[in-house]
Parts: sequence; C-alpha cells; structure tokens
Amino acid sequence: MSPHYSPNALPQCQNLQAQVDSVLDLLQQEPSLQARVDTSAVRSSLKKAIAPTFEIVFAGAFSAGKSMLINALLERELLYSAEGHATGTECQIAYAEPEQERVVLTFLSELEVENQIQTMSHKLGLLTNTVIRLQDPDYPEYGDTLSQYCTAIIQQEGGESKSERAKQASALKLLLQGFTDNQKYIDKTTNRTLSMEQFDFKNLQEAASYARRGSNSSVLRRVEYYCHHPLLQDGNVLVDTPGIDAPVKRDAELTYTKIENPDTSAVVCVLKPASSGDMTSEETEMLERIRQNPGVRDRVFYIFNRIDETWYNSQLRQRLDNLIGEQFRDSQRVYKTSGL
Ligand SMILES: Nc1nc2c(ncn2[C@@H]2O[C@H](COP(=O)(O)OP(=O)(O)O)[C@@H](O)[C@H]2O)c(=O)[nH]1
Ligand SMILES: [Mg+2]
Repeated sequence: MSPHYSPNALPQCQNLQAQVDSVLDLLQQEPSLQARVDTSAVRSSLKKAIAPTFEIVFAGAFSAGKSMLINALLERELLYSAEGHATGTECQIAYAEPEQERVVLTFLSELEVENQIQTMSHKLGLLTNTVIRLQDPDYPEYGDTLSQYCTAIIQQEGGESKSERAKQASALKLLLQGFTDNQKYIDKTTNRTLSMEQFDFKNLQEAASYARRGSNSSVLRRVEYYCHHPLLQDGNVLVDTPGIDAPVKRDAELTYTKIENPDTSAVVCVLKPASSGDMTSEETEMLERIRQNPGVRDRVFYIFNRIDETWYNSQLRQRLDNLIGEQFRDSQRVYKTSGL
C-alpha cells in the first residue's frame, strides 16, 4: 500500500539489522537495564522492517466484497467472487515479472472434503444417518443423490441465492462437483501442491479462471498467484481470506489465524454496514482481535464497502454515517468503496 515502505530507501534504515543488534548488545552489557527492557518486541519489529514482503490481509464477513475489491485493485479477474457460496480458499497474491506470472494450487485432502460434505449435508438435513466415505464403492451413488437433493432444495427456494438454505445447497453441490472433477489431484490425507504447468495452463489468466470456477475453488485450500502489477512491486503481498462467518468453521478460523499472525503487516477490514446498516458481532470481534496483533499496530484500514447500496437508500446512508461518527470518529483510515 505504501510505495515508500521499503526500509532500505531511507538512509537511516540502511544496515538496520546491524544497528539494532549493536544497540541490543550494548543493552546486554548493562545488567541494570537488562531486566527492565523487553527486547522481544524490538526483535519482532526489526524482523518485520527488514522482511522483503509486506503482507496485507483482507479480512471481513463473507460476501463483504473482499475478492471483488482485490480484483478491482489489480485490474484483473483473478479471484473467485460470487453471491452465496463462501469459498474456504486462502489466496495470496505476490509480484512477478510479466513473463514469470504463475499460479500454485494446494488442494484439500480427501478427509477434509469428506468432513465438509458431511457437515454441509447434515446442516441441510440430508442423509443424516449416513457416514459419507468418498472411497466407498457406494459413494458415487450417494454423491449423485446428494446433488439431486441440492438441486431440489434450490428449486424449492426459488433460486441459488434466494435464501440461506439455497446458498448452502448450492455450496454443497459445487463441492460435490469439485471433488468429482478434481479427484485425481486429491490425496487421502495430505494437501497436494501443484504448479500451473502440471495442469497445462498456458498463462496466469487460464489458471485463474480454473481456480475461480466455484466447483474447483471449493476443493482448493490455498492458491498463490504471482502476478505482474505495480501495486505488488515493492513486496506487497495481498491475502484474501474466506470470511469470519464462513459456513465451515475451519474456514472462518483461517481468517482469524491470519489477522493474528505476526507476519501480517497490515489489515484491510472490508466491512458490510453499508449494505446491512449495522456491524455484526463477528465484525466487532474481528476489529478487537486485529488490535491485539502488535505486528499490525495502526496499520488497519476500515473499508465500508458496497457503498453503492447507500446511494439510493437515504436511511441506510444515515445509519452508516451515524455508525462511522460514533465508532470510527478517531480512526484515520476510513474509506468508502464499491467493488462495482
Ligand atoms: N452492490 C455491491 N455488490 C458487491 C460489491 N462488492 C461485491 N459485491 C457483490 O457481493 C458478492 C460477493 O462478493 P465477493 O467479492 O465474492 O465477497 P467476499 O466473500 O468478501 O470475497 C458478489 O457477487 C458481488 O456481486 C459492491 O461494492 N457493491
Ligand atoms: Mg472471497
């Protein structure tokens, strides 16, 4: 985000490591100071300052528009963005020279897919007395049956994103499809990692459109894009997360793990009150947990996304303005955006 971040650009920051080390050495030699100063905070700040990358995590509720916003920033259709289905894929986007653009894909394990199918079908009240085993000779039949049930639910509800239940059904349907299509890449217990060449993708765009397809993205655990764009050039790495309220618990936890990780340098909170009128309890908890990460410090950006929804709705607009006035009055970094 900051083009001036690179620490080596500033003369006083050259040889930062050596300088900090020598100060810490001096401290070691002075017993009376040693007990009073905690050097671990200094060491972790140093580590971050000299790290070649600056990790910017996009966090927020599912469907807040994180993926669409990143696509807009990078001026490319890279990430999966859609109504309804919350993908559990963690995406990381780092810089590459134009001729070295590539994608690295990490798949879920079969056990993980199995657990997800189980959780999702139970939520929908489908096959609740059946333990699903993807290697069972009966599985293809069960899989088909489940998928047909999902189609029926979607029809009943009047469309894929008409209700929470319809969204869950379409998510499950995509997962079943994803497993069928990608079975050859999915290992029993480990997460297989494959590079773009192993798929015969000719370029980043082809790989991205594969990963963006809902069914494929539902069996991908992690996607690393190496992409040519000036925003990424100084070592900025963008991280897209599944969302703090993703239907699968493990996916939601992934976002929290990321915002609390010491390697995270900044967090872009993509918030939804512009479309809902209020902060959810998950959003409030997220803000609190970000504030506890010393690596992030004041580098938290509050993005009120989907602002277009307030343009023609004065009541929503008023509620958002009140919220910002009351809860974000002292925040420097408040932005109103629209991915559209
Ligand atoms: N009106 C409006 N819709 C948006 C905006 N950003 C995203 N959306 C819609 O919200 C859906 C979810 O967006 P996505 O980027 O996948 O959300 P994510 O789950 O936070 O990554 C998409 O289908 C978009 O059409 C926005 O700024 N305004
Ligand atoms: Mg997303």
